[in-house]
Amino acid sequence: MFVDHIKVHGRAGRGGDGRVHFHRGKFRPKGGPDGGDGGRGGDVILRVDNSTDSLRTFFFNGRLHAENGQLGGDSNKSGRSGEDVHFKVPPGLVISRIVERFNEETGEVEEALEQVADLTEVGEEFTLCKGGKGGKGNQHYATSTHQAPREFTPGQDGEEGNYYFELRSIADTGLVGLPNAGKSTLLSRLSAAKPKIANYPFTTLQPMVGVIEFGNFRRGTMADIPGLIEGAHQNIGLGHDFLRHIQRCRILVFVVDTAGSEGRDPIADIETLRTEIKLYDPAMGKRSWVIICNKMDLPEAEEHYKQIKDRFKRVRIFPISADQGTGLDKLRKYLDDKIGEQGKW
Ligand SMILES: Nc1nc2c(ncn2[C@@H]2O[C@H](COP(=O)(O)OP(=O)(O)OP(=O)(O)O)[C@@H](O)[C@H]2O)c(=O)[nH]1
Ligand SMILES: [Mg+2]
Repeated sequence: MFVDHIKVHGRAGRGGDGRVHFHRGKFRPKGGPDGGDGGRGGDVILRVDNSTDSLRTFFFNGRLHAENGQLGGDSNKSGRSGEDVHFKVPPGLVISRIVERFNEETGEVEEALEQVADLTEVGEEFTLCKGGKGGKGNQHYATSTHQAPREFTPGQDGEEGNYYFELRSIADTGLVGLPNAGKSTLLSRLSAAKPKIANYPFTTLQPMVGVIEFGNFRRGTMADIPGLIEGAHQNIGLGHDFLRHIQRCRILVFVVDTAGSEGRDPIADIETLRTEIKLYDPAMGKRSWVIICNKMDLPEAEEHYKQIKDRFKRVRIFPISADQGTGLDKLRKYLDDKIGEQGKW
């Protein structure tokens, strides 16, 4: 099961209360105050880890709760601190706090999101909820005129809240195309990834990131997502839910079935895709983009290819056949120049 967005509840541990206690020794029956401090509450900590690529664990347990600190002890001993809890999260996780906000226009209280973190680097740690401090024991309240203090402070509550976790995959390039355009076939040609390929729409049901090796230890990444259809930005089809996975890509690679199989018009397809992308996120409309004219091995493709070149004069266009593996060298070279990096992994 692939989970890429989910609500969770985070709660750090409460600090233990300070203790009120007086020393009672065999030879000092009326000893001074020796109540210790409460232990601090445990933190809820997230750590970015490459071994996980989904938020599945949080689907089964969305309660990220850490242990409370314990009551202070006697003999000036502090209470035990609550254990921190650690959770592994995939890179590309955007975390928002869910807050309630009054909407002036509708007159209703609504849930809103306030982004608190964007975790991209493997190994990065983020404290989602900080544990409460322990209270002070009565040992701290003794003065020359106040020798038997009964004062203490209670432990503080740990931070708590509802959070929205959203995974936005990190890849250099993202494939954009209608269902059946050949996106997954292209990814399987360029990388070692083994996406499912078939002659029906919506073969790809979840995003997949492949690593493209350019040689000389240079690499880049490419994300394949389910096909988009008109209205995707309004959540029609599967597209919308997955557009977030290519939201950060530096280059958007538009793949089109140049043969116009099933009576499609490739130019209209490209225009539909451009519109969907812009409506989803205007910033994505300003990203570098290229057109892959796929399925050039089919006879109908040549004529459409000419028309596409004519219509999109300023865009880089690569005629290829992902199926036959032709035309890929130029594309590979282009991607290497734009995104190829050494020693990134
Ligand atoms: N003739 C020809 N067929 C191709 C080419 N590339 C892909 N196909 C075929 O087109 C069909 C769809 O390919 P996919 O790679 O699954 O397409 P997709 O864009 O990933 O489709 P979705 O995941 O459903 O959005 C498959 O039957 C492929 O074999 C090509 O260059 N030429
Ligand atoms: Mg696919």
